[in-house]
Amino acid sequence: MAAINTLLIANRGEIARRIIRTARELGLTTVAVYSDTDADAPHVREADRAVRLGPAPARDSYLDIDKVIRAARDSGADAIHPGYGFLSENTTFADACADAGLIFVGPGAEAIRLMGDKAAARQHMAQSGVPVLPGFDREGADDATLIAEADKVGFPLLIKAVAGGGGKGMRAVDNAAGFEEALAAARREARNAFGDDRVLLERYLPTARHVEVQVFADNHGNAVHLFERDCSVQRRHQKIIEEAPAPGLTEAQRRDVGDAAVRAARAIDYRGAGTVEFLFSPEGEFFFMEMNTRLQVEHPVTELITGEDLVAWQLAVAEGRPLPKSQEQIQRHGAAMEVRLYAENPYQQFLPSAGRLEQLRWPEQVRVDSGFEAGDRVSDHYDPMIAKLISHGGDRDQARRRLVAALDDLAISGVHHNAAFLHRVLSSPVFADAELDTRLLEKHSDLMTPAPADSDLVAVAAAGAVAQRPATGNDPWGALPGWRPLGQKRTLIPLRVGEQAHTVVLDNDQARVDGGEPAPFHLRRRGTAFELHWGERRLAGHLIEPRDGDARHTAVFVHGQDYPVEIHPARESDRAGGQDGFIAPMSGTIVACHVAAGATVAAGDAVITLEAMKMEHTLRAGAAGTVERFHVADGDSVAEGTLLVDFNSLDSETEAQ
Ligand code: MV4
Repeated sequence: MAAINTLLIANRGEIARRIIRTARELGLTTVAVYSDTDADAPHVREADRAVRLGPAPARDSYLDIDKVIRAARDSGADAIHPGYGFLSENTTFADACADAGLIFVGPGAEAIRLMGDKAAARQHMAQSGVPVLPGFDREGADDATLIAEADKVGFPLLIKAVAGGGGKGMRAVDNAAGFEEALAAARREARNAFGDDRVLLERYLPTARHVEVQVFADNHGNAVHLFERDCSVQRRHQKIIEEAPAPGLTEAQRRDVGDAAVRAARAIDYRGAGTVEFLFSPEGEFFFMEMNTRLQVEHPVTELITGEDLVAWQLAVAEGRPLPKSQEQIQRHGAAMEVRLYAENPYQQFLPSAGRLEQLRWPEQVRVDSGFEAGDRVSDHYDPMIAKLISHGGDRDQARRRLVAALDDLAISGVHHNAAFLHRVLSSPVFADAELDTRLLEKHSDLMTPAPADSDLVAVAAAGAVAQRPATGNDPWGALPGWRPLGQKRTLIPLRVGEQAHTVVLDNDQARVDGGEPAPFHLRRRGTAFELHWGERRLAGHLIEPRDGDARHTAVFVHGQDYPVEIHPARESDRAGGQDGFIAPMSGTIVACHVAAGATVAAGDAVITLEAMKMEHTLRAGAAGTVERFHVADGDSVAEGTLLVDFNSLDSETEAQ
């Protein structure tokens, strides 16, 4: 038994915060480490102490073993939690911890080394009765041997780098004719990526699900699993959606894969948290793929179905205590689902999108694990994951629908992100029906280009919000000039959604956009949240005004994505000066200018009237102010969008100071 009093977390972002949270609950002193760009990061604020490692590049900070060990020594830490990524599966680091008398929260270096060697891992598993696909994994085989063995393995097959993992250095080969060339390419790729060109061969399972089992083992001979997760929905080996339990398994399959994973952990005398990955064939057979010797990104779905704190379990094992529960005591409740929100642009080949998170509003109905707060920067030095959203429900569909609702309830601006893409996949029939397969996104590539929100609907939502504002008062939108002709509840609101100009006509409960068909609309709002029904169409999201209180600009967020809206857009030449303008809501003829230029008017006073289609429309002051100048006169014909009057509302003058 070696009690941990002070824990250094050798990581950043959401996982550092996640570990700090549990460590605090357990009464440990926490030490954060940080690079220069992370000096003000949330994980640094939340730890009891923080130690600077170095400049932003990971190799000079979070990957610098000497600096991390020194930080632990200097801060009096007795243990290091590596999180995931960075040094979490680095045997040199695990050894360095041991040499420095520090507890490494993870398995021994030997288990990391063994599972890092994909050939040795396969051999170990096969010997322990864990199913593996037909293959060839003898070390040191030359090309001639591999060519001969490929025929025995059979085609299609995969050439996998022994030092690989996560899909790196992998080549599929359909037939014997293509083998030699693919072998050369795989070796070259592996040599470049890992400095190690050893490969193994394995029969290729073209249609399969990724099912992984969470295992735990202690120093007292106990080894258990905490059920499985399905992580089939991936894009280029990047997991996107993870869930637990894996849907559609029979209870026998679930038990068998759990037992196999525990056998795998026992086979290598494993300690701590581990994940055993399997490929599941459509027939329900499963085969060992690889084992990850760390806490995984997707561990929260297991936490939500079991109610267990996996970081607390890791710390228990690291202190030499027995596992908190036996296999029989570990229960499963309902279903959990996680999506990874990335700062990347689905409309530009998913390129990463670094930048400042201007707006950041988290949904309330799900667990959010994030390393960011509003105003923080997503740095291009590190992983672009903004957050994980994790839901729990009585069954899979409830968890799924909660996650869809959570994405509707999200608002992020400042960087591109994949929330609309996640929303699209979660809402798709293939995913809803759990037709899971590692090639789901390749087969349904339309899911990868989410349609942006319909600009007409965004326009109606923004216009509806403007119309609902009181005409006077301190409300900045109330200070805008109104377009409410006498005796009618008819309002014309010109606006721009992004670069797209629209004119919305609200007529009692009807809304019409750009001369289209009117349809009944209903806008419900609660705080910043809105739900719009317009005819048969529906849009939900948030309406958030910029912090500087600019009355003309607002942002409508749909699926977390911002659609900037400019109300009553002035012509470019009239943008400066902070003046409000009266703009012709439609083409027509000026029939009356009700006041003289320079006149002061009260809110609701008529300013100018135009006529179109034999109907008069009087534009009235939305707030008290000064009519600075008429750009038109009686009898003028004007086009829609023409600036008619320069108007200075008193409210906006006050605001300008
Ligand atoms: C496979 C396979 C099919 N057959 N092995 C991808 C990552 C690495 N862990 C191994 N991988 C695969 N190994 C055999 N024999 C298909 C994949 C694979 C995959 C696995 C899980 C999730 C997504 C994937 C995407 C492409 C390929």
